[in-house]
Amino acid sequence: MPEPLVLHTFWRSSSSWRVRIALALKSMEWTGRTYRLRAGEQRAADYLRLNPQGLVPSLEVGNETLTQSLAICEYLDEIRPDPPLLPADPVQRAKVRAAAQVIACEVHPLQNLKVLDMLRGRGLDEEAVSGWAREVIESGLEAFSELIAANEGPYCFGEQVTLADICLVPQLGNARRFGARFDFPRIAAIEAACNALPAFQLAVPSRQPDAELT
Ligand SMILES: N[C@@H](CCC(=O)N[C@@H](CS)C(=O)NCC(=O)O)C(=O)O
Repeated sequence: MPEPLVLHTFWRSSSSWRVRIALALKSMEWTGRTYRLRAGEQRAADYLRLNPQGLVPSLEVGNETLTQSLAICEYLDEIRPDPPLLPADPVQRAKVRAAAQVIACEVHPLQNLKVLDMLRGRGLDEEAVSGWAREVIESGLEAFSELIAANEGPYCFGEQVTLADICLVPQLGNARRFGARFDFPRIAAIEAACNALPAFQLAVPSRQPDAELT
């Protein structure tokens, strides 16, 4: 009997979206607890006991709580290896992880709510804050696009969806929200290929029960 999975999530959170895609690709059942990020619900004492960073997602697995979306996706990949989220070849695995980390470690952390609120707190107006987000997203996606340029499609690293696609598609959602340009080679084709898959369709923010909550 598999352990029940409880995902602590928010519909528009791109890090939560990554985990929802991974769960759907692996056909794993889960239930959700949702947090209104703008209302600060992720910083309530009960949730901080699960995730001391006060960020979503977290995944409860039985009595354990996992944090950090990439670590959660790799955990899911280890307990349910089919379909794999990483290639078998060690060099390709490192390249997929690097592409995923461009987004998860270099782009998204600079434009998440906490950081944008810090900029607001230091006196930046909304236009300056959005400009900051646009700039980090555009430069990151440009580098991402160059990293995958030599690969065949339809996905970032060929015929198998990988962690790179799982990070890319939600980040494009953020790019749209902030009005960032992302007309880089192959990005639109990869997004279309991913969005044709039922797992990506199930995971989209607009289909989550808390959609439209702020
Ligand atoms: N590196 C973390 C990032 C988590 C993160 O920043 N989550 C955002 C939503 S996408 C959040 O909870 N923001 C709330 C806040 O900034 O207060 C991960 O990949 O899980």
